[in-house]
Order: sequence, then C-alpha cells, then structure tokens
Amino acid sequence: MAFADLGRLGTLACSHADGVATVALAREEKLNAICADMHRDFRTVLDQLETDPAVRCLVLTGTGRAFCSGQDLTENLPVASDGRPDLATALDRDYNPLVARLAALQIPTIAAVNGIAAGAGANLALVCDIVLAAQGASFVEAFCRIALVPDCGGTWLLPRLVGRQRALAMMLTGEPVDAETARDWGMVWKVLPGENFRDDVQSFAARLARGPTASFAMTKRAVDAAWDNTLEEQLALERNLQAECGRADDFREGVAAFVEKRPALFRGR
Ligand code: T3D
Repeated sequence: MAFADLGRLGTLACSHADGVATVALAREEKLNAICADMHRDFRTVLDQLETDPAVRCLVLTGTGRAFCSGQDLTENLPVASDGRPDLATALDRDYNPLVARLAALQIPTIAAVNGIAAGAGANLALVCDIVLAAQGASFVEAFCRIALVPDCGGTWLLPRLVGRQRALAMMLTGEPVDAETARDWGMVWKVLPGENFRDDVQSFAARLARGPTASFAMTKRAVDAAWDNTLEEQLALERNLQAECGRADDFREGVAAFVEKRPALFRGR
C-alpha cells in the first residue's frame, strides 16, 4: 500500500498531492486531542511515510479550529499495579516512538499550525523541521495546568529554540504564546494569513517536495549531529555528506540547470 491509498484513516485525514503527504489530526470535537486510536493510526501512517518514495515532504496539521489539544484527558490511561496512572507506559508505547519516528524522517517535515497547539500538540509541532503558523494560532505548554512535566521532547526542543528562560516561563506558567511571538522567538518560521492558510502551506510544501530530497536528508542529519559535535567533527561530517551529494544525479542536474539558465528538475537522488 502507498501513502496515497490511506485516505481517511480513523482519527487522521491523509491526502497526497505533488509529492506532499498531508496528515491532519481529525477529532474536531475535542480539538484534535490525541488518543490511543490516533497513536495506532499514526503508526500506520509512519509505516508508509518511512518507505514510500513518492512522498517527498510531510505536512502535519489539524482539522477544524485547532491544531491539537494534546493528550485526550478524558481517555482511560494505563494503570500501574497500585492502581495509579502509569504514564511511563503511555510514553514508552505511544508518545516517545511517535516523536522519535517523526524526528527521524528523511524528508522535510512541516507543522502547519492552524490553531491552538497545546501540551503534546505544541511539542509535536516543534519536532517538525519547519513550523508554519496561521494568524491566530497559539502554543501552550499546558502540562503544568495538570501537574505534569512537558513531554514529547518539549524539554529538549523548546530551550534549544527559544532559550532556557522563555522555555521555562512557558512551561511554568502555561500561558499561551501567540503565533507572531512564537515566530519572533524562533519557534515558527512564518506566520501566514488564516484565509488561504491551507493553500499557502501546500504551495510551500510542494516547493520542498520538488527539491533535492536526498541532500535535504543529509542536511537534516548534519544539523542534528551538530548539537553534540565539535567543529572539527562537524567539518568531517560535512565533508563525507558533501562527497555523497557530489556523486548524486541531483547535483549534476542542479549545476546543468544553472549553466543552462533553467529551473532544476530534481528527482531526489
Ligand atoms: O497522559 C499521558 O499519556 C501523558 C501525556 C500527556 C501529554 C499532554 O498533552 S498533557 C496536556 C493535555 N492537554 C491539555 O491540558 C489541554 C486541555 N485543553 C485546554 O486547555 C483547552 O481546551 C484549550 C486551551 C486547548 C482550548 O480552549 P478553548 O476554550 O478554545 O476550547 P474548549 O472549550 O476548552 O475545548 C473545546 C472542546 O474540546 C471541549 O469539549 P466540550 O466541552 O465542547 O464537549 C473540551 O473539553 C474538548 N477538549 C479540549 N482539549 C481536550 C479536550 N477533550 C479532551 N482532551 C483534551 N486535551
């Protein structure tokens, strides 16, 4: 089965156009809260995204007025032997693999934050490579309101994006941060008008899907590795990745297109 065949998949609405896979969280009545069924659906979607060469960019978004309100707080949680909630199991089984698999995707990933992104919803957006936000969208590290620690990689991602103080202020107050502030702080690449948001996101994503996908994957790898590398180690990594890019068809095509003064037709390899 290809990603394009998935269509509506339980709690997720999947579509495919121009190399762009769009996955929309679709539980509007609960502002797209994440439930066990949604995790199951995500696993199915990720199986396709990881292997389907026709998909060259992912857009993660929400249906209705919200992006995602985080964990469904009305759902029964796993229970430990002492009868108390067992959140470690919820993270081991569902959230941590989801975040790890999204972060490891080789294609560019875009969070199209169409409305409020709260709790796990905010951090799922931030794990994407590029965040586009609609005017009126906002980000809430809502965990403190229910006496939890931010998860879904939020304590790793947010300080790296906005610095320790802003990250902690968001996490300790649970105050919403609007799209423009999120952009100014470095959580969001661009804020787009709400009216044409979905079309504008699709155009942006299609542009990336037409790009040199293999070199994009290597760029992601280099940037991710840089957190832990010395400059020397990073230079060595860039050298090895560049050597690989230099041998690829897309490099030849990019240079030929430049010389011939025409747009490049990248095939992603
Ligand atoms: O549990 C584990 O496995 C650990 C992992 C935890 C990860 C987490 O995400 S913890 C954080 C969970 N999320 C939240 O705490 C946010 C809860 N929601 C809100 O605070 C607010 O709904 C919003 C600020 C997101 C939006 O507020 P507003 O006023 O725009 O909408 P609303 O009226 O509150 O919500 C509309 C409906 O959606 C409402 O249902 P109703 O009354 O119309 O039948 C509301 O109950 C429902 N809803 C919103 N968020 C959730 C939800 N239902 C279940 N779970 C939700 N997270």
